Amino acid sequence: MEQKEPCALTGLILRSQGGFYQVRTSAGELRCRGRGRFRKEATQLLVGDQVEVQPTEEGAGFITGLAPRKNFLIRPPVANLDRLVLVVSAADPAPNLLVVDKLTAIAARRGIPAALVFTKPDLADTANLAAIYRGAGYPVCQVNSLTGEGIPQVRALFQGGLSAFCGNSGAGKSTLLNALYPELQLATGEISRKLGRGRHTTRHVELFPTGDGGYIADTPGFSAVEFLQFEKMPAAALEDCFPEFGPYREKCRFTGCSHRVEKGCAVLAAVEEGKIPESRHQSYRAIYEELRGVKEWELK
Ligand SMILES: Nc1nc2c(ncn2[C@@H]2O[C@H](COP(=O)(O)OP(=O)(O)OP(=O)(O)O)[C@@H](O)[C@H]2O)c(=O)[nH]1
Ligand SMILES: [Mg+2]
Ligand SMILES: [Zn+2]
Repeated sequence: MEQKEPCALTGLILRSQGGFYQVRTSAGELRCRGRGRFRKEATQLLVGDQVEVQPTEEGAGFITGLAPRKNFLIRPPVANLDRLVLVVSAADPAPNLLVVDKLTAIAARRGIPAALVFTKPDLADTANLAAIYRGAGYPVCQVNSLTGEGIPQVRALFQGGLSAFCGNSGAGKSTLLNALYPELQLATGEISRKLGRGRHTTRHVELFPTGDGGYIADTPGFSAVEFLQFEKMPAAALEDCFPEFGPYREKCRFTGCSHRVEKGCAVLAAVEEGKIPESRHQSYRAIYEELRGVKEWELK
């Protein structure tokens, strides 16, 4: 066992970049490297991790221990989240609801509450998108980060704890953070006219204090192509990741109903009646099909 040295500190990883970790400790921020088992597997440590640090000379240190995680995500790579805020633009780039629904489902699977912020209402309608997700039971906001419209509502979404913004490149995550906290002055990027998507302006996950003891993470956006594969899990567990199915699932005629084609399926009836948003059910079916291809031995 590693010997615990006397003056070890505990801290929070704020940023991970080029093999260095910026760690906030009671003795200020330290630029750290991993030591022992944390040196080899660079991916083992995530922004949001609570770690043990052995300080060396001024402003530096080694990470020597990792506290158990409450949860973590691979994309974006963040640990110990209290909420995941999906930032989705109404246009430029156009929303991909399957990607959005995969993210809400992964968050649900990992026990992380999700909220949605729809951006660029000046370019396309956000109200219809907001209605879908409000209908599914998620906290929802619409914001124009250029005019500040909707900013107070976004602020109310995350109070305390660790939140992360995630979504497509160019959706406006960094612009929204700048509107919330002008002192951050984060770099934001133009949308490529030719490709109609963002340019991956943000390259690293970074935590910023929100002023109420909490933190918010800006994360690099992804493109839909990067997001093709869903987390491996049994297809039968997917229904748990769509909270709006909850009130109907029990009423299906057959136990083990997959809510796709069955007679007497109460979920399908609710979709027909407009009680469950249709696009959500389409995503459910698409992800279900994907999961049916997963072999049992691939499941953790
Ligand atoms: N018209 C309009 N443009 C916006 C709005 N919000 C952000 N933008 C623009 O969208 C572009 C991309 O914004 P970013 O904040 O860089 O997007 P991002 O999500 O951080 O992108 P990555 O860092 O690549 O993941 C910028 O040109 C912003 O000015 C909005 O509400 N309306
Ligand atoms: Mg960004
Ligand atoms: Zn059913």
